[in-house]
Amino acid sequence: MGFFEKLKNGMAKTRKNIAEKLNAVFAAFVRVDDDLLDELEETLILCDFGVGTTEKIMERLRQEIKLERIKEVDDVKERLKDIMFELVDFEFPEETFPKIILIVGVNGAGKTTSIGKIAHLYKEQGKSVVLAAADTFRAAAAEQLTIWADRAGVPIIKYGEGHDPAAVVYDAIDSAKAHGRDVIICDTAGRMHNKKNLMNELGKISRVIDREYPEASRETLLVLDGTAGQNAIFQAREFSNTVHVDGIVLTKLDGTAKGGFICAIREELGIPVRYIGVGEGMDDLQPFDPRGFVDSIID
Ligand SMILES: Nc1nc2c(ncn2[C@@H]2O[C@H](COP(=O)(O)OP(=O)(O)OP(=O)(O)O)[C@@H](O)[C@H]2O)c(=O)[nH]1
Ligand SMILES: [Mg+2]
Repeated sequence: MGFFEKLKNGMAKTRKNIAEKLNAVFAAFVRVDDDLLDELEETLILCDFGVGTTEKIMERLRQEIKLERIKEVDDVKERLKDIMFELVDFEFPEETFPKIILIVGVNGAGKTTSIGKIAHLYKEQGKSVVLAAADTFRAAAAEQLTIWADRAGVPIIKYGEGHDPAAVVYDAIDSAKAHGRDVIICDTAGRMHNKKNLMNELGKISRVIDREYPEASRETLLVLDGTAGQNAIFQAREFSNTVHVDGIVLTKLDGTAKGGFICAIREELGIPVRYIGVGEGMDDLQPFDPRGFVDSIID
């Protein structure tokens, strides 16, 4: 299956939801007027674009319709797509190696699974990868990451439960240097005894990286459950208040019709989406492609 086919399949529920509703609106109107625009506005809100983001989209759309004297309903649709694209469009800076990626996010968001998939993506690019099992809070965490390391065919640095996570990262850096690895990906705990502990732990890991591997480029990715809706935005705010987040990994989009929410994330958090998860398999993670996204949810 091609890249775009896979994306379209993964976004099928969202596509069905959004495309059906929007197409129904566009089919119901022959003239571009306020009634059409009101219907569109309502539909976007229903499709989880979020109130603030919907307002922004509609304001732009109204402006362009007026400025460019748009008279055809079909042209409104194309404009709408362009505006959505502009909202999510972002180009990440070109990657440099060695690179260390810190994966953060609440329990069950899909951190471990996404790490396996990201490792696989890098391997396919010919990069050598090592995983660091720095979620030492839960006994099963290292075992789960080991399963993904095996699937992706990459080595893993791990210790027992309760071991200092920063020490795991320290050793992973050591090993990466010794073996000339290009990418280290660190799993972290989603929950601790309390939030303060978790944030302290992330801070400590971060300082170890600063001290031991200043020459590596760094990327902190926040994993969010795509089915969590507004709650995921709340979590993202909490995390980004304590750690600098470079990008979002939005998982489980295959399980939701609420993919319109991607537009809201960028708009409300100011953090770009880096990867999207569209299934449980190794190949079911894609670098987020703004144009592909828009084309995959609207005909
Ligand atoms: N359908 C679907 N399921 C996913 C996706 N990503 C992750 N999952 C599932 O979500 C569940 C939780 O994933 P994990 O990777 O274990 O999540 P985690 O954040 O590491 O969880 P903790 O280690 O418990 O904090 C698993 O059952 C995964 O298979 C996705 O893109 N699509
Ligand atoms: Mg995990």
